[in-house]
Amino acid sequence: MIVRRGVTLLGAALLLALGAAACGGSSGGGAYVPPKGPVVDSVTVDAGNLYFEPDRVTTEAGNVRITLDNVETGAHNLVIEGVPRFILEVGGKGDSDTNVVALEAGDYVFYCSLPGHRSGGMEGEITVG
Ligand SMILES: [Cu+2]
Repeated sequence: MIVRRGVTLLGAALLLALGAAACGGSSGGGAYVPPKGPVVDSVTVDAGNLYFEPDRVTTEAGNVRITLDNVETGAHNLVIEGVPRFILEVGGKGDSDTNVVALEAGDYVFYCSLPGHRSGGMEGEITVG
């Protein structure tokens, strides 16, 4: 048990180091911080095996709560292009994750960043009006 714990901590340290390097040191990295203020709309997306339902979402500009529900087996996540560090993650059937994101008017692409999932079909679009 002591050895396993040591390995886990080393792995965590490596991940932190990689994360800091990937951010170029400009902002210091760190976890996603949701915006403050009122939530103007809520959106729920189901994650299945290599699909999102719906994969076309329309919402309002402002702080939007996004919820990801896992409806099948398998781990998935939801990230949004242009929104650094935002990620919703579900590990198995029945899992749910939620957070708030500030969206300006425009079109956003969201996808699952696990290897092969985006190209397999886990990609969608959020239209913010
Ligand atoms: Cu996925």
